[in-house]
Amino acid sequence: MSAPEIILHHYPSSPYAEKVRLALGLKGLDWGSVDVAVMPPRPLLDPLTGGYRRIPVLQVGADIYCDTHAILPALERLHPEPSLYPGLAPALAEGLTYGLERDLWLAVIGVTVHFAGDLPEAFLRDRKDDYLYVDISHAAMEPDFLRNTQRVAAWTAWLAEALSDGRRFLGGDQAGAVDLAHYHLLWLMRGGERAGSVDRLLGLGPVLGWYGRVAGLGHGRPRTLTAEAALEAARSVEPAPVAGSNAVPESVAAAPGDAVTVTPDDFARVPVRGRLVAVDAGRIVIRRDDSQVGTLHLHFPRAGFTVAAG
Ligand SMILES: N[C@@H](CCC(=O)N[C@@H](CS)C(=O)NCC(=O)O)C(=O)O
Repeated sequence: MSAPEIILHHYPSSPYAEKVRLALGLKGLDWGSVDVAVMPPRPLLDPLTGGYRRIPVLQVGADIYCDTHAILPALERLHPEPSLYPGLAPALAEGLTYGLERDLWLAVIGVTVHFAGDLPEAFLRDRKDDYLYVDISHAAMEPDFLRNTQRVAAWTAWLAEALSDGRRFLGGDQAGAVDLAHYHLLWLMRGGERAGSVDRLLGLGPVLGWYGRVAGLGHGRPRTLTAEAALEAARSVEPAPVAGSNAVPESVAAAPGDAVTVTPDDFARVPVRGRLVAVDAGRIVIRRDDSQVGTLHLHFPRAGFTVAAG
């Protein structure tokens, strides 16, 4: 039997989805592309995610990967070459990019909103009530503009310094996850007409050659897929066996087989219910039995998620 297709559930303007699209490009992969709405309801995605609400979500048959820090390692396991982690141990690259994204996400939104102005009212309400728990209207963000700029500029100065020896990518000649994580944050800020203003604000001139090379990775070979076809792809197979040991770290008060919830500890804190399958250094896997699509394995990164009995 052929391997299940890689399917990405995403929308075009999502920066975290752009990080994954570029990872698919870096690896030169074929993939199914399911377009989702920019805000819930997402009734054809919920059966796969059990309510995890963030985008993107990667599906490989009945295995569902939530969060880019589960998605990139999964792509690397499935298609090791070319690697997403050239020049840096995968664990270090994931740790660095996790810290970068955590530190900068709201600041990057602040810089973006400064130039872009207000987004539609319903979008602002959704992001405040159910995603960021922060009002990202122009009026609410603007008092923090300088603080946000300072936070982002500190990182972009590191980026420029790291590239100042003329290397093509952060890890050397080959692009990797560390490039993609820096890129997608800049991609959000530089979108639309505001690129020139953002470049001036953050002094991005010296990194624009690198930026163009990362963009040049492209998105691989997507083919449009309906959400119904993705549900059928999950229904028609069982999850892949989970490799590794059954040992569960001390910090997780549950054993394999126990009912648990897994919840992001930052944004969109919606608990997902299932039975614990495995926890290892980098990931949490739970099983969900869904009335529409059958048995699924949901994979989360360990960093940024809590596991509770129940
Ligand atoms: N840590 C997550 C962050 C994902 C995230 O925040 N994605 C944004 C879109 S770029 C999102 O989910 N926004 C709310 C939504 O689309 O419902 C990851 O790495 O995947």
